[in-house]
Amino acid sequence: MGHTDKTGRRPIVVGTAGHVDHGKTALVKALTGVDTDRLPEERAREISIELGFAPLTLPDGTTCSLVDVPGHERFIKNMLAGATGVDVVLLVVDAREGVREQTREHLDILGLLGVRLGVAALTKIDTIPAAAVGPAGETLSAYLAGTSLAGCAVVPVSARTGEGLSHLLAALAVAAGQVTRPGEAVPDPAEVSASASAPGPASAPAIFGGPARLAIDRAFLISGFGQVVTGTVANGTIAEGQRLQLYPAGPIVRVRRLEVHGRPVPRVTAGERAALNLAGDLKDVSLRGLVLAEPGTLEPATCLGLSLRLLSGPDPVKDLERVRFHAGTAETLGRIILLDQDQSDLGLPVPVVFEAEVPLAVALGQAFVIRRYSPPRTIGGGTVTVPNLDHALGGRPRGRSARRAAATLLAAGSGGGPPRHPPVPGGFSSLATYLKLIGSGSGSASAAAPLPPGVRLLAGGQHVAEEAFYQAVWSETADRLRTRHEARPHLASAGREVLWSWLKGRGLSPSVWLESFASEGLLTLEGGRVRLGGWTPLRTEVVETARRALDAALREGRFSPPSLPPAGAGLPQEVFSAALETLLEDGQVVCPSGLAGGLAGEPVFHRQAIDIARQLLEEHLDRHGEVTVAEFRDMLGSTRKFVLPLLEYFDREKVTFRRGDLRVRHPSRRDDHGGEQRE
Ligand SMILES: Nc1nc2c(ncn2[C@@H]2O[C@H](COP(=O)(O)OP(=O)(O)OP(=O)(O)O)[C@@H](O)[C@H]2O)c(=O)[nH]1
Ligand SMILES: [Mg+2]
Repeated sequence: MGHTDKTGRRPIVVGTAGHVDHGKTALVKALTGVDTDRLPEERAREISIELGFAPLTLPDGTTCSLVDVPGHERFIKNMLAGATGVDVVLLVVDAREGVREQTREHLDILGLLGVRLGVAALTKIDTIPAAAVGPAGETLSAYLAGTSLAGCAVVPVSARTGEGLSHLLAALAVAAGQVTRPGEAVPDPAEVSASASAPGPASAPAIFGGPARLAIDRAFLISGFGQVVTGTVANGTIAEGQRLQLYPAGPIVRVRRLEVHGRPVPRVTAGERAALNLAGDLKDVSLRGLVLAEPGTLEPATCLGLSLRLLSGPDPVKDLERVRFHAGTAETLGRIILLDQDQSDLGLPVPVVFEAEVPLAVALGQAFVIRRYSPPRTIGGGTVTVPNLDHALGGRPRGRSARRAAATLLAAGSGGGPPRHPPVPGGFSSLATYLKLIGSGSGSASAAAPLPPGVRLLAGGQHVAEEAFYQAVWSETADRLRTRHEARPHLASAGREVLWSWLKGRGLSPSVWLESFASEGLLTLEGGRVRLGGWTPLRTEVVETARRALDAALREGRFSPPSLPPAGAGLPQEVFSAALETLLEDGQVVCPSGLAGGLAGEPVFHRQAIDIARQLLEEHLDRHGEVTVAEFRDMLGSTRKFVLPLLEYFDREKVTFRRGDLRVRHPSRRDDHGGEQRE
């Protein structure tokens, strides 16, 4: 796979950090010989604007890509683009000035992005008295103790005299030795099922062999080559000739040529900095900030689920506050939707939704930072827990119930720890798409294809869901069904329709969800009705008494049933309602108008009466081929009030078909011979 250095390790990315003018670029030049301030404007103003890159070999042979970031507050967007993919921080602090505003902000950002390894260079020591160096170093160490770089080495240096540089390189080698990265020990996709069943290496939150992904941090044209983009490979491997998709929107391109620090290579792997020469129709495409990934592996969305940790500060983020969302090398404007209004536990990650103003494509587990819209200041960051909430929420989750649904989904999704398998984008997808994503053939594999644990095949065998997403949908479904059962304790089941609109919003056909739950025995499906596993109806003695009275009265009433409740029964109306619902549920009583509820005045008939009426009707049709309302009325000895709804019921049941004033046999039953074959 990707190239390794003499130590057998993959190269790592070292990123500078620190306040403007503190000497980052000068230190990079002193260490590597490369002046990363290349732009005329950068040279004229003595200030870095763009990211700079330089290769560096540490004393133990480890090769690094050094990313030099600008310190000025105005270019923090570029710093954020460079911070993505950093393994080790090289914090640069001017010995005269000490910790300043962007020293803090850069450290906050790197901490939020999960970078914990680093070395602090106390630089420009040639400008202070030798006796002041020790105390300055101690002050810096004391400050760092409260940050994500607590305990890191503090090395006094001078880029001008070269003093301390060898110590700095040694300290960097120690930090580099502690890097563990998903890119290491990447199993072959063919080993997916085998490796998935064994616990992965504890240090590797591996998105194993996962799809290639790289966020573009620079894009330029080189004459003779054409379009070139650079970035740090975030995931997987990119090989020469490979086709990649530009996300969130753009064409598919082909990788014509690959370079690592000016050296052509056949492929690059997670953690490596690469320059890619792209072939494709890229006119009018603004490439910087876009993501290159294997086609079909990301899903652009406008609603994302996040686990957000807020930095402590005087004013916490407000619900619906407009923020700048930085992930990969892109900045996207949008609003934060707080799901847990209680912000008292600052410093702990909280589930929130980010509602973007334009679609963006992020991967599950990807790190992000948010900054206040104005004045732009870093306020928090964390990881993406659901890359696509659009399907799940069916819109912006601003209302109370949508927020509750989002909270349930995110609570299930943020079970802690990074994902160990290629996540199902958006919580669920078609099996074919997912198989493509995990590199399992062309996506045409059968349902017997091995799926990693944490990914569930749904009923019908055509779709997969992230286990956490499935459990979240189930828990809300179960809640709704239980609520419904408890509201009607006398009934054994509920109509499917009580779950329909909720399940419809989960992106797949409701029956796929229901049948998946049923196949696990979580619920029972019977006709159009659903029963929660373990639910038993509760029928009180009074309801039973009313049920017997109703049953007798309706049986007696035949084709002219009494209006309900029957007179003189001496029981409250609600009791009769409940009793009637149980009879309707059992099919013992039928309401021809289809309104199965209550005593709203719709006539209801005993099942026996319906069966007899149907038999008489079919016999008549056998003999005469047609029937009028009046004939049917006389046959039953009833009145139009009861006969009309009955005929409409038989139309719906496809026994009869209405033609003007006549009823004939329903076309679907024309081939029947006689009335015996019904049911
Ligand atoms: N005396 C002395 N001057 C230094 C040293 N390192 C850097 N400088 C000077 O400090 C100034 C700023 O250095 P840069 O390396 O451009 O600072 P920077 O941190 O990269 O600045 P930005 O990228 O704009 O944030 C320049 O004039 C450097 O020559 C040092 O070790 N000693
Ligand atoms: Mg600089």
